[in-house]
Amino acid sequence: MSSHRSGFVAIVGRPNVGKSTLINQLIGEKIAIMSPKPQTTRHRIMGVLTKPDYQITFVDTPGLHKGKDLLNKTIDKIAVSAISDVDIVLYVVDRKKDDTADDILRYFKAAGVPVFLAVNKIDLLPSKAHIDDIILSYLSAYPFEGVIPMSAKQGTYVDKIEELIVPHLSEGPRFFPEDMKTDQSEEKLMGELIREKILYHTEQEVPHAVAVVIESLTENEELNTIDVSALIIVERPTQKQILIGKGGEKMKKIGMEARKEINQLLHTKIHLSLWVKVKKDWRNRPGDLKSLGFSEDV
Ligand SMILES: Nc1nc2c(ncn2[C@@H]2O[C@H](COP(=O)(O)OP(=O)(O)OP(=O)(O)O)[C@@H](O)[C@H]2O)c(=O)[nH]1
Ligand SMILES: [Mg+2]
Repeated sequence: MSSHRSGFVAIVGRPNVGKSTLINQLIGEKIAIMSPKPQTTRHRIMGVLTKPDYQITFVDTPGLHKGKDLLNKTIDKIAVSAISDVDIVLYVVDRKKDDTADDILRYFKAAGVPVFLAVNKIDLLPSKAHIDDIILSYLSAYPFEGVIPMSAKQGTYVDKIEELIVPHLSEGPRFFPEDMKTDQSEEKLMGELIREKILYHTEQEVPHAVAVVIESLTENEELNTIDVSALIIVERPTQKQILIGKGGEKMKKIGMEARKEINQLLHTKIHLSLWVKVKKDWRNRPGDLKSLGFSEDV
């Protein structure tokens, strides 16, 4: 009798190391948004990889860092709680160990789960000696189950992750249907795709002050399109001005880029309307956080 294996693997690490790029490569679809700005991911997102003999559920998490506002504290909690909820942890790094890693390694120790070290962005490293330097700096600090140097962006050695992890999964059935790729709804992903474009087009505090909610989705039978209306929330009137840009130019660009991606996601033409609204200091208001889908009790 063949034995089927299954389990949950959390992808954790500092902001911007490439966790979401990695989960998209592993699943083979864009289920998580990616950007060069730190703190891109704000929720945990499951990516389900189903093969005949095993099913691995990867959990993308927000980058661990010590933010001061309530949103950042909530986000950190989301990532930390993911560590204790899974069978295996994949710890993604993109440089040599420094003191900021100590907190994270402490979380691993407390959770007592097997941890694999993924050294990402090796395409940026000039030689193998540089990769070895990074690996050695971590090996002396934690008893990792295994180490995988890779490039999530280029897809190099990403398949090694599966190879290494599967033997560590327990025997068990599938948790999710074989055609399920993610637990994130299309609606949520649409909002995230809009936020991704905003991250690319804004600087400094603006990217972090933005939240996006899809207000309505309606089929327009006459035009054979789907009308999507989204609300972009910022904290201050000045941020609203920046986002809209001179003559509405910036918002137009964001809208065009987001529409392209949502077209692809829904396999149909969409009409996108974006509205910007100021909600003073929403990142520090528990009520606002809750209504925007951030919950502390994750
Ligand atoms: N050169 C290179 N860049 C990469 C690689 N993987 C990710 N990146 C880039 O690193 C940046 C951050 O990627 P994300 O996947 O958004 O990183 P993240 O760890 O999910 O970030 P947070 O959600 O903010 O914690 C993006 O600009 C990616 O294109 C890689 O293997 N090589
Ligand atoms: Mg991310």
